[in-house]
Amino acid sequence: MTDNTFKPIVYLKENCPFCFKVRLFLLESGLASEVETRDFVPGTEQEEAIQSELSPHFEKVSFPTAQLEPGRYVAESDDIVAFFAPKAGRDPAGMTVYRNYVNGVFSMAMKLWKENQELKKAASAA
Ligand SMILES: N[C@@H](CCC(=O)N[C@@H](CS)C(=O)NCC(=O)O)C(=O)O
Repeated sequence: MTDNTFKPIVYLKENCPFCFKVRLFLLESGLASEVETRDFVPGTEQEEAIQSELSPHFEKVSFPTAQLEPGRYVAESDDIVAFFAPKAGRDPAGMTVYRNYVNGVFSMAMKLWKENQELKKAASAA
């Protein structure tokens, strides 16, 4: 049975680049008001409560996470965007602000993060 009163929930960690991707998509697509957003700051009681709520559903909790339908939890930013895109009738690849973030700052941050990991690994092996 479908619950038509259910509003999807997204759990977003402050300053997380993956969470920002989802937030930006929701804002630019016009879906933000259709979704309940649970924001939290790392290290707070709010985070503890969200971790406790999500941990029965995952081996390892990560953010962003969404409850797309009652009991259907997803923890992958691209999967969350892919679920909402058809509901908004939008192709994420054609959304100017979203695309600029994903291909620009986000992509650069991922590249630098990987490079940093490799440098740390090389330094600790030396
Ligand atoms: N592949 C995931 C990556 C998400 C990710 O690595 N999130 C980090 C935060 S930036 C995380 O949840 N780390 C564990 C934690 O914060 O508890 C996605 O795109 O959603």
